[in-house]
Amino acid sequence: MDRPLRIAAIPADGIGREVVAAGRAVLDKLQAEGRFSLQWEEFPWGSDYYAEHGRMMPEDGLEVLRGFDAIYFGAVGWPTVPDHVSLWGLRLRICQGFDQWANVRPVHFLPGVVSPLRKADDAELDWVVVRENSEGEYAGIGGRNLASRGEGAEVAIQSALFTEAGCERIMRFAFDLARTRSRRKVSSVTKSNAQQYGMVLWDDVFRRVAADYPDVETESVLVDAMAAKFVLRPEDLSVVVASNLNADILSDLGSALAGSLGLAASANLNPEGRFPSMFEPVHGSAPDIAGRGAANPVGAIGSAALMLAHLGLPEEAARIERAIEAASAAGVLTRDVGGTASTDEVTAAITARL
Ligand code: GGG
Repeated sequence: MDRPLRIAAIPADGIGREVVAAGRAVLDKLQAEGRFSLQWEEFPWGSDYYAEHGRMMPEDGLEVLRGFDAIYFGAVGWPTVPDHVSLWGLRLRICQGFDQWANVRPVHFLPGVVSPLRKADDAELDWVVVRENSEGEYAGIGGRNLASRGEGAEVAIQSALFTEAGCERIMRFAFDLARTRSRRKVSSVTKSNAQQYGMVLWDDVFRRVAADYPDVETESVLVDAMAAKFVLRPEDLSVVVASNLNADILSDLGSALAGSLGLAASANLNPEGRFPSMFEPVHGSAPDIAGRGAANPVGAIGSAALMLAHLGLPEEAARIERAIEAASAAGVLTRDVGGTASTDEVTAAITARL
């Protein structure tokens, strides 16, 4: 790597700050070996910034971030700011502003972590949720009080947007990903029996795209049935592609089944490379444990590995993943996965095993 990679760190709120520090410590240990170099800039955006400036990030924040190679994000949300304000003011602003339309959320089972899925060998379980990240139920279309019906009779409309182009690109992404995996299968998730416009379009596009991938097995499953399948037949899953809201819910379920939300890593990708992509743990800011050194850093450290892989450093990414597994197999675990170790202890154990 002939030039430093410019990384924007946005720890944001609550445990986001602790886990971003953990991920940075792991990456800094690796870069000290000299095969690549990271140039960090940290931005103090989030709910504290909101208290001072009345917004979650500066007006020109996207312009500031545009020149970076990647964004390393913590978590957003704090009791002092309404959740929809903090989410739309920061995380969704970045995802949508940079057209990070593919959110990849691996469901990864670690040795040494007890999973609620007891019937199968956990080591065999491994699937990926691919979340449509630019439209669907999070398109931000709707309004309140549209009809001004008076006190106690308010009306709100929240529309979901599905475009043929948006459906097609996320499905091709899912099929291409399936071709890189040992089980070549894509499961498409909708609620198209009840939501008869956008999700029927999704199903139609899925069938059309699937025809271009005859080597990939397919299934279309309703979201309620898929939630049951996550629990009852997880060994039948490989790549699960779903709309923004459905994939958000299913990926949380998947990481809980793997042992904890704290384990889950994710990548918000702009696959064309026109804008920086963003890497973050799936979990939120967890105000109940923030500042206590109890946060599980594995999701954030795994997200750092996804970031390195995206930046063309797959061997370094694999080293981080192996170090996470080795620390976990050795029983160095935070409380959420049955251990007693602190955030710093888990981080140190992973760093020592790189
Ligand atoms: N690190 C992920 C995060 O901060 N999530 C907060 C949240 O509420 N996210 C909703 C979403 O992923 O759409």
